Amino acid sequence: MKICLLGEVGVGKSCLSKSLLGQQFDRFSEATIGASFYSMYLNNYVDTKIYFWDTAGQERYKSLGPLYTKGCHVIILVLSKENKWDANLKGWLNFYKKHCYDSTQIIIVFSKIDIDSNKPSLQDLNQVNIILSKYNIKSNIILHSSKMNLGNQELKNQLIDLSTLIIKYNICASNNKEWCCNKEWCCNIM
Ligand SMILES: Nc1nc2c(ncn2[C@@H]2O[C@H](COP(=O)(O)OP(=O)(O)OP(=O)(O)O)[C@@H](O)[C@H]2O)c(=O)[nH]1
Ligand SMILES: [Mg+2]
Repeated sequence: MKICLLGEVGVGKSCLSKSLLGQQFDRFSEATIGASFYSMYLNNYVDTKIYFWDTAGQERYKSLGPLYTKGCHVIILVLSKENKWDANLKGWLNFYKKHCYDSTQIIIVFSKIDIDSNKPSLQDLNQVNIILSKYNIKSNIILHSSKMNLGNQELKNQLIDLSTLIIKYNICASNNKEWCCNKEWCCNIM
């Protein structure tokens, strides 16, 4: 299953990637250049393997976004209350509508919740749902801390659920469905 992490600069995408991979938290994590690529097993009974791009949030790399989201089954959209999360959310949903297929699923992650002021309030969560419904998009919301390793299992469980759906309904997220699904294999094979 192909995944892409999106979000503004410094929201914690690279730390989240490393936390998912079981690596130590880096409080001096450096800005990503271009993108980093990782793969891992989700440790469920079907041993789903995920491949994921940790993209760079810096403005100068924004034009590369569609290269990484092309053919992705899931986008993990990372928001931090340190940044203007609601404006960022709308910006990324516009990006999604423009560049992604409807079959690409979105998971929203609020990062750095070990910092009290970063924990989204009920009002924030309602606001997310209002924005999502305006875009006619469904998404689950996960609260995450790479520093405290919080939210990883929930995120993995959601990815496992999505991978089960992708297999069950034969969902293809290729940019060329006819070519992809006419082969003996398809991008949804994991
Ligand atoms: N307290 C706390 N700090 C975090 C957490 N995750 C990331 N940070 C810090 O936030 C800063 C940016 O983290 P990165 O993971 O590099 O951010 P990024 O989104 O990958 O940034 P770009 O690659 O520039 O887009 C670093 O100083 C991290 O140590 C977290 O869960 N808790
Ligand atoms: Mg990074």
